[in-house]
Amino acid sequence: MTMARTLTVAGSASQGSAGIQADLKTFQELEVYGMSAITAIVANNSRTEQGIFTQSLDSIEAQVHASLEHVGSDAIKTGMLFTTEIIDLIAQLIKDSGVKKIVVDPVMIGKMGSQLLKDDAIETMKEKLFPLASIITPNLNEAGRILEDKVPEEPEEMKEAAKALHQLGPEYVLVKGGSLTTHQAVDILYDGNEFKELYAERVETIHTSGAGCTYSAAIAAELAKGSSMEQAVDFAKNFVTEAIRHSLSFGRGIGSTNHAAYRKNYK
Ligand code: PXL
Repeated sequence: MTMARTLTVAGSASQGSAGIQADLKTFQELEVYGMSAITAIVANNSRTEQGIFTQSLDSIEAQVHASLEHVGSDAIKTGMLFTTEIIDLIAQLIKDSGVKKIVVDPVMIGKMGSQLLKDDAIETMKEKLFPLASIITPNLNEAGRILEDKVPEEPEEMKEAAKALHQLGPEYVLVKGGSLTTHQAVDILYDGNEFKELYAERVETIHTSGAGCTYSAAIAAELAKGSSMEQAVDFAKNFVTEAIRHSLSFGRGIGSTNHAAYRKNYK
């Protein structure tokens, strides 16, 4: 047998909801063969106040080579990249790989408040990584930071942001409006020509850790299996909406999206 393959290059979120953990769970749910290269380990230790353990460039490069040389990949997703040096390395490795389906989630701040991208790395991400991307998937805050502009507050402003972001070189832009207070959770997909609005019922919950990672991982999985971008994003929107609707609380703070919810089809 063979299987579509997807590599995620991202941070490890030890609590299991986001980052590499969300990506691999999502890949498994969607029946693609999942591989990972861990850029940093995010594990807040309230005792030592140490929270982010960056991997060396050698380690990251070796992980990417191990997956691409031994298995190969139909798509690559990037999440937390943290530093300028890591972004430089990953941009070069993506170019060398010849993989064409590239999903860039410009992760900046975690739901628990961890800084997942250094301020001085934003420029490098824009210059080196966005032009390689099939799609970038910023949320509203990320869109504002990348454009050094105000945070979009309604769908028309999201469209303006999508246009400006498209100028930075990605094939598609998905601006995610999950943090708006509108009745529905609306996202804008832009291909440089046309806007597509994606709607889902808003689910009132604080337990959304991993939602962004899960969304972009589902896009990568569907692209790997051969879907068009429109199909992949449509599907991923449903997948993440179910993951939020049936999110998990373990009784302490912000809980996790439920990566299995789409398959389980809970009533
Ligand atoms: O949800 C964003 C995110 C991405 N990557 C890692 C994270 C988080 C949030 O906590 O820890 C590694």
